[in-house]
Amino acid sequence: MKCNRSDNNSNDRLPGARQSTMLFTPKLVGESVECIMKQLSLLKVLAAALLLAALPSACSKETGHNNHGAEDHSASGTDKPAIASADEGMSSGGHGNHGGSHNDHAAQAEDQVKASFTFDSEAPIANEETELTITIAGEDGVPISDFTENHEKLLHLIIVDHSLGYFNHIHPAYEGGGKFTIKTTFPAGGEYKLFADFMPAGGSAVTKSDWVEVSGKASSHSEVKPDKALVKEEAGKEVEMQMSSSKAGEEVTLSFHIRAADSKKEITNLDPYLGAVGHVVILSEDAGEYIHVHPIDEHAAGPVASFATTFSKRGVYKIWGQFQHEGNAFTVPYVVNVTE
Ligand SMILES: [Cu+2]
Repeated sequence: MKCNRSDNNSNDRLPGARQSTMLFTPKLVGESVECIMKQLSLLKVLAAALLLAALPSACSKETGHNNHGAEDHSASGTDKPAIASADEGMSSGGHGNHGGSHNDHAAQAEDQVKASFTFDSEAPIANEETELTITIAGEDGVPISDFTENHEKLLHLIIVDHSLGYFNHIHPAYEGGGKFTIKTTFPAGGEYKLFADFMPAGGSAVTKSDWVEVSGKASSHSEVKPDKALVKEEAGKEVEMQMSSSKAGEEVTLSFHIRAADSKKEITNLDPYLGAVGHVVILSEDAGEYIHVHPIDEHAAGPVASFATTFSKRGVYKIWGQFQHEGNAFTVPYVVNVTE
């Protein structure tokens, strides 16, 4: 394109494509009507491409939050511009009737967001407090500064060690300008994987991860082995997990039945934890895959807390169920085998 024209002009001539125009103005240079027409069609193509990229994100969100979608959607329908979806189509068609899996497309949208994990020292040292900074930016490197709260937080950080024996779920503070910080202490040396789970305003949930090396003596390396029985005792509670299916590619309901460990009395007054009956995180045994899980009835208080998820492929997975009772949060881990 070798055309020249002013920003004002382009905005005036492109009602309804304002955001696209703003985004692409630097590339638009031209004077002739012919040129403007060319640009218009280019913008249409670009807008369509952006819409295609944006739609599946909206869809994956739609399918993911089946029981509490309304609040999330109204949050995403604010007037804040979508970072990767500069098109009005997002609001008109984005939240329609989309079922099924959109994994491939969602991945594309996620690719447009970058996260970097840095520490105040060159490498964190085991048993020494270190400050972690997570910086979120778009593909162009420009920080993303608006986020939508998801499960009561702007960003959820999950830290696991290589053997998935260590699990930490914390919430870094937002400093503005795409930057989140938190002080944390790694319990031993070795490799850890960090997962940042967040939702850019107007976009869908994104999970970004990275391995970090912590210096110091490593803890003993244990194998991630499937549990023989899915009944665990934690913080005075006996928590039994049931899976409606252990097959890959199927929607699975995970039900956690919570009783008092000593009396076996059912717990029926769980506290809300992160705005729901509980929070569940699932990782594949190599920590390569982070699986989103959603409460089926987020307002439940026990004795059963149910969640929906889908394991994309066979293999061994570790599941952490997090609940809160009488002010005390507790985490219950399980290892399961998912078959073909
Ligand atoms: Cu969290």
